[in-house]
Amino acid sequence: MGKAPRDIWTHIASTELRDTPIDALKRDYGGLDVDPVYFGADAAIPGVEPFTRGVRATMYANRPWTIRQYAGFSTAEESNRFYRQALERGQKGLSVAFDLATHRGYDSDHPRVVGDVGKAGVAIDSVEDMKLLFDGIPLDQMSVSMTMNGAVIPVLAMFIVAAEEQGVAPEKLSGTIQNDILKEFMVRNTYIYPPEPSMRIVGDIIAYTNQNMPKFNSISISGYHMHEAGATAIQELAYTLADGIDYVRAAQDRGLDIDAFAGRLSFFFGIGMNFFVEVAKLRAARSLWAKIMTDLGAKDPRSKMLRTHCQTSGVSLTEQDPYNNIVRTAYEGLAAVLGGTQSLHTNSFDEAIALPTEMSSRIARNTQLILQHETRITDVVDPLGGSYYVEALTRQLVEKAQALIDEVQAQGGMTQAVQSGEPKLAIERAAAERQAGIDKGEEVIVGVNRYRLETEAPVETLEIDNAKVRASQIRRLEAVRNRRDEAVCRSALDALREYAAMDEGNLLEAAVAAARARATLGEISQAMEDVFGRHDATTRVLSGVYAASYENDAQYAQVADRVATFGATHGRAPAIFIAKMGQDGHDRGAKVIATAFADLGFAVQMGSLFETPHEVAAHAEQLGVDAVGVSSLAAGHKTLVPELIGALRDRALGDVAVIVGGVIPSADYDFLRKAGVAEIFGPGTNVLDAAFSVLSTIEGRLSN
Ligand code: DCA
Repeated sequence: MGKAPRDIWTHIASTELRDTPIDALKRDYGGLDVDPVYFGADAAIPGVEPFTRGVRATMYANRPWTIRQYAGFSTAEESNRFYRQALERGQKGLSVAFDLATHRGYDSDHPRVVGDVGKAGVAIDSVEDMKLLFDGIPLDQMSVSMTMNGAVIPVLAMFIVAAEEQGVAPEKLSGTIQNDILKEFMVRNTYIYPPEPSMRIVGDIIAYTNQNMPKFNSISISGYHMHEAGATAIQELAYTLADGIDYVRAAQDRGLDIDAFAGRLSFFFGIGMNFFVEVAKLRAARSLWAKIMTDLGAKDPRSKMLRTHCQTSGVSLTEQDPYNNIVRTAYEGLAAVLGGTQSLHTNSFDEAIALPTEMSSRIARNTQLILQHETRITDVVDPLGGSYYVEALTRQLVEKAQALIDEVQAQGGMTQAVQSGEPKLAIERAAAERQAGIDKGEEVIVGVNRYRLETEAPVETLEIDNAKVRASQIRRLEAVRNRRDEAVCRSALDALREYAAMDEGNLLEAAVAAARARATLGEISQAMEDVFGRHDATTRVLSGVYAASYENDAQYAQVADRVATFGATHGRAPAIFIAKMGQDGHDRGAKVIATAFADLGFAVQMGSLFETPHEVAAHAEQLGVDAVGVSSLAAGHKTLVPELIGALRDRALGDVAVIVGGVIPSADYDFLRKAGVAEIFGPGTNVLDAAFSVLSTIEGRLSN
């Protein structure tokens, strides 16, 4: 007869607890006796394959999850100050947000990134910036996560060199690099190179960290951005794990033994408002991954543990009645914890409006501190284990995600699938369907499509003086370039270029030498781009999804009729060009609008990502549109939109209506209107209302 589940659990738990007796985990709640774990008839055991109930036997009863708030803005000095204060006030691990210029491999002085520097994260141009970022933070003691995928080679290289110059050897570094490029092609769009060389980079990083940085997680395989782009739980699970399979294969292809590197693969999921589905999603993810890894040849149980970070959902936050977001985030945080996450970021309530302030960041952090210290939910491992509902949801998610994973595998895996664009379209379809459900009021969002306030009090927001940050970055870049030994720097960059061209040697190793020689992020990135080229994705707009969801809807028919009347009057459909400017790759909103407007009868053209205002104005001229719709989610609007209006005027297109949508603080509305913006739509706008309003604007302009 096999051992009883409790005996197996006790054995593993004692190894996790080391010298602490298991009884120390028992609790007395005023006369109520509470054990650290409960077993039912199904006898699934936390800490035992397939880890459905958690990767550790003792989970939070022994060590709570890591409070790891994602942050970074403006300069390295400013972000460093913010990190140090957060650590003093209870945060446990760091998580660095880089600005979009850094993500896309551009130095701060590059003309394409004028509106992006220091905006949605910290600007890093060289090792000098990286050293300032971690000044006074001992890198042998602090685990540091870095969300970087496009410019992952220079950023990780600069981190390694900054640590080295702090006296910390690579083997002492703990943390995580996101290094998950496949989802960039699918949803987040901060890629640089085409998929194939990008996969080589992922493999090189896994190989390098495996050899030199045993405590560092080589990748954070991320479903979060799919979740935010509108993926269903099944899609998020399936595509993320399918990405994981490709990464494992990429590492195996370079001869690495799966059990040597798999223990340092990590994951990242988004947690939204569908409470029990989110709990079940994490449980299903663990059980699926354990099976996948067994099938791929893993033997060591550590290779089969899906360890994950979670972040509460950004898209679930509303601009309207924003204090509701504190409540939403608390529920989502609770779901992540009941699902068994290892590490968590809870959003600040003002993130649907702007960058978090000190006050909103404090509330977000305290949301986790209260969960950890006051609610007592850390005392018992997987307290929802055995719930009929949660177990049934878990089983269903496992089954349905497995079926989708099998579909992707049948197409040759995720690298192939992302090149076909299919997963991206499937997620966009789900997003458009969900938006239609919200617009129709089938899904209730409190304060948005129900219980809306008549007047909204303005919320204080943080603003970054982008021009000032850029000027200070440029000064430091110049100093770095003036002080370095140019010959040493050039030859390090040549070596990197050669590694890229020969398809041999480790790119990260070569980049570490270049970073040491004070090559800048843009130069390291360019050396590889010289060989790999820059990826240019084609933009496809879905059709029919919005119309199908609105079959027989009176308001929809009314707007579509008005668009048709416009067509009859003017002999053509109202024409709109939807633009994404700067390095902001979040295109869910733009895609939803493009799909819906096209279904309603507008002539919709969508530009490529990452265009400059001048490029957008040139398209507007060429296409002869009535309006340009700008979608902005990365805070570049105050720089980029006035530039666009200027560029349109330069082309004598002053009557083209400029409409802005996305994350725009209400304090900026006046500024934008004065600059000439016709209309502004914040998050939570009903798409039919927006279409109606845009049409009226266009008609108004044509009749003037
Ligand atoms: N009993 C004994 N030891 C435990 C227990 C327990 N109950 N729980 C955790 N530990 C140990 C772990 O084994 C680990 O040590 P190891 O690295 O030597 O194995 C250590 O405590 C840290 O715990 P872990 O759960 O791995 O938490 P983190 O270091 O915070 O790592 C992880 C979380 C998801 C793996 C990592 O990839 C991460 O931090 N990701 C963040 C990504 C991010 O911030 N993205 C931003 C968008």
